[in-house]
Amino acid sequence: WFFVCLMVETLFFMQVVAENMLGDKKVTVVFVLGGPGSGKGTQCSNIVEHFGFTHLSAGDLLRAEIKSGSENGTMIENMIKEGKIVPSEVTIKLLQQAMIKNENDKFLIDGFPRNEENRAAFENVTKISPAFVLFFNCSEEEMERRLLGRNEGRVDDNIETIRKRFKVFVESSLPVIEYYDAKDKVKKIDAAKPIPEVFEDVKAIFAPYAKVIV
Ligand code: UP5
Ligand code: MG
Repeated sequence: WFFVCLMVETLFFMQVVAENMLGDKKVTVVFVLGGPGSGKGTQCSNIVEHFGFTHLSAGDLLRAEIKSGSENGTMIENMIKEGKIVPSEVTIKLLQQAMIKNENDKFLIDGFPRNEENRAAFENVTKISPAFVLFFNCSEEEMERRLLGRNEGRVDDNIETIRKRFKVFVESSLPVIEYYDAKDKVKKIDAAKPIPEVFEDVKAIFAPYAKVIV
């Protein structure tokens, strides 16, 4: 019995130790979620500047993959044009590679996970669970106005695709936020306010992660 107990305890310990490890690095991950145009990218830039996180936008990684001429490029581009969610294995691989390549141990993962399957696959593959989820809450009317005024030449910033993105967000992404909310991990922000005001609320949440000045 002693040995059985010892084995069980060792296995349990190993699992605890393995959590949130990326190679030999222990990482802190924050998922930044919210509807299309809610301001995820904008606020992530501010967080990077003030709190020393590395920003990984899943959408930006996928768009870079299209540009690089990868074999998945055409498939990814077609999904983005339709506002559909790219298969988990593609996005997870890009996120994992980006985290390994970077020396930092604090990451903002922006725009992922977008559905339950994304979420479960990420946890299974990486064994990383988020410290918390930052959720930018904003009305569709305001998000639509922002996206139509963005002018960055994104293939998905047209009214037809925007409507599809909103539908996918409500049907597939909101359940992910509900999942984490049930675990008390969601920090909800009123994202309809002007950029500096939203950042004031964001700052309060990230205060415990402030850069230590030596
Ligand atoms: N703006 C920002 N904040 C403002 C504020 N408070 N007041 C007024 N204006 C504000 O902001 C959008 C615009 O609004 C900007 O012009 C900004 O200045 C202004 P931004 O910060 O860019 O908003 P963001 O939430 O980042 O909007 P984005 O369009 O990037 O969100 P999406 O979630 O739609 O886009 P993403 O790039 O994450 O994904 C695109 C597509 O890729 C998806 O639809 C999907 O097809 C695919 N995808 C996957 O398949 N899987 C993934 O995991 C990720 C993406
Ligand atoms: Mg963005």
